[in-house]
Amino acid sequence: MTYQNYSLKQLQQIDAAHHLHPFTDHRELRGAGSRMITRADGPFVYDSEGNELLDGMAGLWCVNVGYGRDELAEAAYAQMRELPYYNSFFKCSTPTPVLLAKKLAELAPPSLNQVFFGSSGSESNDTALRLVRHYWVLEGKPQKHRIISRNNAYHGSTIAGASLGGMEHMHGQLNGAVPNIVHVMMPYAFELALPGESDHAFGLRAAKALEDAILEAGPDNVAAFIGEPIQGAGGVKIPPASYWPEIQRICRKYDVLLMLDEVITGYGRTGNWFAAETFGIEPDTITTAKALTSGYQPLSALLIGDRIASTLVEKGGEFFHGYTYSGHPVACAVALKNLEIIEREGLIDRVREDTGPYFANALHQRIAPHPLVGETRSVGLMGAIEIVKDKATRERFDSDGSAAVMVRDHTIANGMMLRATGNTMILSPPLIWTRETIDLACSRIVTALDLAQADLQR
Ligand code: PXG
Repeated sequence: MTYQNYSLKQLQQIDAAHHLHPFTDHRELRGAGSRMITRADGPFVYDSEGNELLDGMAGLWCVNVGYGRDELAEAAYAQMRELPYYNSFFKCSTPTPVLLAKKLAELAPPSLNQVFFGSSGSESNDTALRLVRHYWVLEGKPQKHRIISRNNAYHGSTIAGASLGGMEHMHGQLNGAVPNIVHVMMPYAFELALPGESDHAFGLRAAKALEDAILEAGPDNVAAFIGEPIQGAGGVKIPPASYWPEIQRICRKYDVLLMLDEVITGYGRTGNWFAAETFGIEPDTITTAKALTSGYQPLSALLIGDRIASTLVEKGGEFFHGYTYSGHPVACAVALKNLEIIEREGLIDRVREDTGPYFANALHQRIAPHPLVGETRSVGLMGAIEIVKDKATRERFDSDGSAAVMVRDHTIANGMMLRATGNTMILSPPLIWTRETIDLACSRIVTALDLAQADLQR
């Protein structure tokens, strides 16, 4: 590649002239110019100016094995040389998606044994939506097609993904969402619990919102409930322990399918292969993507439970759905190698038994006491820091998110990539982080919090 022949300024000008970025205010970006990330290694990314940044977001919740893994590049190279592409349509297959599907069936909860591949989380949620509605048609209940989701959920950015999601600003730009999808409250105690309400009671109340929505629609009209085990893009909203078992009970009671969106939580982030295990639930579908390849290739896999799969196979005939790149051999080869690395290095056990608890404790001891911080929370290596104006009353800063943006900017200037979403700082580092990396991250965040506080007092 010859980008080295261009100065940062030139690249920024070309970027502004031709490249529309995702989720971006284009005019604002064109004024400021984008930061060029040009290389990465282990837990660090480097920009075009040579600055080293500890990556607190694993790219975008995906680079679980960290950067610079030659093995993954070699797996892609070998597969490209042997067979760069062939389709999985028309009674054809290629070996790598076959072997990956087998591997995923082994790793998934016991009742999920079938896999449908796509290239992104959004695509796989589209597949999931089509599949659950198709399932009820095949079962002779075509009216059972309402989907219940939650406010503030993120399920992707296609029309199906945004419709399933509960982000108001995204719905505002759809000018017509996919019909018959409704949203209920999210289980976010920090903002929504009543004064004096215990976490346990709040979790049950939040789950009851699902039951109320099912009864309002009539159980015969409800196909499925969809949820992220922990709302990720919405700010790492961790539900109380009482929430998911109650959701499972309600779904079973009214024969409503349970669709779990593990695009972020899948492949180790919460200290188990899937958060279904962490929260003790048995969903009918699990959407996965991101860390399936640690982001080295675009790939998603919808894991499908036996109940839906057997109806599809026995009664379905042809299912008119699929993508050119369903089961892409190169992406699947990289996924197989990535899963091998995760297993060989024991990364998930380490998160569950060592770095996850250490991370929770470090956030609690070192970040939570800061005057700008209302709460820290985490599961495995997925965490959040709530920025507040008043620690005692949890009052927020006036203009939504601006203090969190200040903290983010100081953290980046101080050598660490960290995301702000609304008033929340979110952390989702590579699973290769050690105790030392966690300590380094905490020092950088504390410095940034101090600098932001000084700015705010000015
Ligand atoms: N479901 C969940 C739970 C996600 O987090 C998707 C589906 C869609 O995946 P694709 O591969 O289509 O992007 C996601 C993606 C953010 C951010 O701001 C999060 C995602 C994507 C972009 C930005 O945190 N998650």
